[in-house]
Amino acid sequence: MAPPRPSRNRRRILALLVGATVLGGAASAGLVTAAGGSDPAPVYREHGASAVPDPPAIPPDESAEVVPGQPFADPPIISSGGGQLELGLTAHALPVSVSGKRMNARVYSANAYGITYPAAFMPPVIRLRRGQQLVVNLHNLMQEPTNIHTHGFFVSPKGNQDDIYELLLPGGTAQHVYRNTRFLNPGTYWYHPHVHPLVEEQVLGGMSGLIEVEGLRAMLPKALQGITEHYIGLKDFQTSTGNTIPLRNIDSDVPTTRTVNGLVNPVLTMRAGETQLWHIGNIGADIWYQLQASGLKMTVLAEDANPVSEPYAAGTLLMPPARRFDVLVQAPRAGTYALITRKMSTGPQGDVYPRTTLMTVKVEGAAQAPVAATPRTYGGESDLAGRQVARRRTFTLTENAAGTKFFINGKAFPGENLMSATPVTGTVEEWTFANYAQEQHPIHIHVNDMQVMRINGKAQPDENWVDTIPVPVRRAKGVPGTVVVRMSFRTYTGPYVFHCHILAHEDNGMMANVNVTSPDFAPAP
Ligand SMILES: [Cu+2]
Repeated sequence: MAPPRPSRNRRRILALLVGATVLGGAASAGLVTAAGGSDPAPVYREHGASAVPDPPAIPPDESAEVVPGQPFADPPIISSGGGQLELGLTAHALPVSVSGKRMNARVYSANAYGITYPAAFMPPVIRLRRGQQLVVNLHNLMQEPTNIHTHGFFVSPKGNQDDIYELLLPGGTAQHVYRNTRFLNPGTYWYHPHVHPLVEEQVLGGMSGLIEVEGLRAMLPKALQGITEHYIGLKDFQTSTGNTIPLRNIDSDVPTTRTVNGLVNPVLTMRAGETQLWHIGNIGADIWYQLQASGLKMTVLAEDANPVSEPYAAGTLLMPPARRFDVLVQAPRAGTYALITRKMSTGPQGDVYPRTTLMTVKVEGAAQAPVAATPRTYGGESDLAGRQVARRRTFTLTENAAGTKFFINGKAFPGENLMSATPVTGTVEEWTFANYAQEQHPIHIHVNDMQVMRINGKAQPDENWVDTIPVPVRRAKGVPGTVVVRMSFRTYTGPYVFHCHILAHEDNGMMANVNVTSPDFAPAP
């Protein structure tokens, strides 16, 4: 549940942000210097332009209602043939058109290789080849800090890579260089800001986009190598504040308009018998989806950019905030179909979402024999079930009665909870998330993915790898819902976070720090 949040004044935001800065500073000043190998410090440059004031409110008569039923459109795709993919992303507070309706939003514009991509509710897809170095030049033209997180990336949390303690102040520019992308699994990732406690408002405002790491197509049978691929970026926006996507006093429980790539119920066309590869991501701030496409056949290839060991047919796809699926979609015969999200609840104290049509799929033409879609299986991560566990930890998830404050082990981020865990590289740990609340919390950890071992005591299939896992509601008063995961802390040292990916919960405390150290690290006495 997420009732209206108290208005936050800028002073409080800054006080909280200073806490974040101090933590980042401490880390780079010595906490993790035994890590072996040093990441360069972030490169900050003065940006020519300074921050731009928030735009004025848009009068009602200057914004039409949304236009549903427009043709489906993929976001623009930024890719490169060379050893490096470099782009600029600029954060703005600007009015944009969302499915025909003019709204004040928080949005990215982008530029790459001489092409400018105007600010849009759905920014470009970054399409990366494994091994390509990714360079993101982030500019901040908003009047509040921001930064960038590459959700799902197995890269260093330090220096100018996936460092969420970075604060890019208004008017500033920072260069991020993501190395060792050859270790990334193929599949769908995403990017979004991660400055506590501004994450919900910036993502809800429109600041999130998809990343694809190529490689899934190569796993398909030869006849499907030329398959049509589509990106399905799921986001919602609220109109409770007129023509401004709400940025303050956010009530994540009010009715919301769901979009696919920023369009309301767009129309996608397929040929009868055709198989397509869809890269689907829930890249909104707070709400869940339970996808269903009756009449179409969906086969899951990857979850959270982890190719599954055995592709499986799925009737529905449960998608908490941040979840991604890469699926083959087969259209057996001509007709009109719908991709819907089913009516669902996240628990007695959680949110209830109505059934909504997300996209219309028109299948045309005479039926062709579908190509067998069984892809080669993937041997990606190694099963941690038989590995020695160096350390077991339990983290409780609780919230106050009003549903306005959220805690991990009874503590709210930031401040009270400086380092919740200090795992050592080369070891495997088993963590239990114990949810005492009456709503599900989808827990996400940065850098290292999790293998799900047990949910409410029930063993899970081998090699069930994710970066975000919903923890079930309490089973009875005092009896938590539990998820047990294992993680192998490999390669990268440094501080990062795990948190609930309902961003209203993260911004209101449900986040904790991890600091991965190397075996020769000796904590100061
Ligand atoms: Cu939560």
